[in-house]
Amino acid sequence: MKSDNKPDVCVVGLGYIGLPTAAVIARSGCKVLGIDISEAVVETINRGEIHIEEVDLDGLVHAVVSRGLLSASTSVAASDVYVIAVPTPFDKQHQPDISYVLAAARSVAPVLKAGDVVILESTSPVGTTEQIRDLFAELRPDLKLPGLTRETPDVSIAYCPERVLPGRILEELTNNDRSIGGITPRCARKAIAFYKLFVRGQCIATDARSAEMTKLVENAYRDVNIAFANELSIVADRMGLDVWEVIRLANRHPRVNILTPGPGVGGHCIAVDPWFIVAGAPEDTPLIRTARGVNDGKIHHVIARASALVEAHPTARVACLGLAFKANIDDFRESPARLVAATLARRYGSRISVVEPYAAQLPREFEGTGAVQIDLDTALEECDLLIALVDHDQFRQVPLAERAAKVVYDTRGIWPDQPKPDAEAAPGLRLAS
Ligand code: SAJ
Repeated sequence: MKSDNKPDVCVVGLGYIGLPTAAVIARSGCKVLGIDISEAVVETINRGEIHIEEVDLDGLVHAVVSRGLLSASTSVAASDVYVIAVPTPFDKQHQPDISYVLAAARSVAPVLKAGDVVILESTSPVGTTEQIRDLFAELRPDLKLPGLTRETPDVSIAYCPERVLPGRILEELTNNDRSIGGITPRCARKAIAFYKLFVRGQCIATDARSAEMTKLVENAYRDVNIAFANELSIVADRMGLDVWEVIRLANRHPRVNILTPGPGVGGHCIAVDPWFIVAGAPEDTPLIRTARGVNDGKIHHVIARASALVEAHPTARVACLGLAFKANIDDFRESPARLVAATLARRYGSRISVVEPYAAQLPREFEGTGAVQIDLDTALEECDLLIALVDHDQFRQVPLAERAAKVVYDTRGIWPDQPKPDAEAAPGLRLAS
């Protein structure tokens, strides 16, 4: 550590979490080296530019790179603190794959020295932080490691999950509370001292396994609750009820807070992390597993209802509104909206148009289907059937007058004033989600 008391930091993995984290740490005055396996990513960041979209991130990265506080490289260099923020995907059997985490730890091992702190931020199955420690023990028998020595360990190792929301990452990185799980209490204290350099939220000490589980639990909690809302929406469809009306009324109860149904759960966190709990205790997780099934099943329910509508209106031009996995972002990975729109495009070809203000062009799977991208105005002028798949503000703001005469399938509940299908005077049709 240098005399100004600010550690040199190495952030391994410069993706959606690693890059903003590296930039925020650099803003606090630490010298940060970001590591990525992609040469292109490294070059982009060293130019002061970014390869992902996130509110205000471009300005911050540009500033810290210009001030010489952040630079990027493909190889790890000796630092005081190492933060690992690499992906942890799952395989076809929903088993977590921690090979990137272990590869990152392997790259750090040769440069570790006494006094260093290693922090894992990647969402990980319970026990992963200890596996990193065990890997260090194997690769660096010269170091005393926490939990494996009675003496003061040379290196501190902790797990500290991120819990930021895409679109609000910079704000939440600074202001959210953090659970910081040390392999030993001393490791937690060392990690907390580091996070206090740039986190304004509370830093709460725990053990590594509890912190790992906490992260998984947060997203599984959300998944289970969204599944409840999605199941209600399917039941409401069958009963001919407006699910939005039912939820609105139920939520007036002081202890009820039902989440919002949609076309399914997208993104790389909520639809993934629950499987890490299931993989750790397959016999004991029927609820979490079922919730995953309900949320995935909702996508197919939406495809079936949308297809029925398209077929019931054989001359209608159809607009699918939105491809992103949630509102007001340009992230299309694991997006239910994208899957629904692409399936309709494959089935109905040029009858389908897609409106996605956050995409410059349609993703590859639309090629050769005949479906085209149009803007919202064209959709409102030329399409008779609107399928609302994403709750972008731009869609939400379409006034009733411009959609009252259309057939509407609103999977997000963005237009509560849309006439109901059975309302005699109403020319349009609105299906519950
Ligand atoms: N969704 C619904 N209904 C709802 C809420 C969400 O259908 O009532 C859908 C969204 O449309 C989207 C998906 O769920 O497809 C997930 O969106 P989200 O905004 O709820 O969450 P993410 O995936 O962007 O970020 C989550 C957050 N976790 C929690 O809120 C518990 C975030 O704080 C985590 O840091 C992030 O996962 C992560 O990295 O794990």
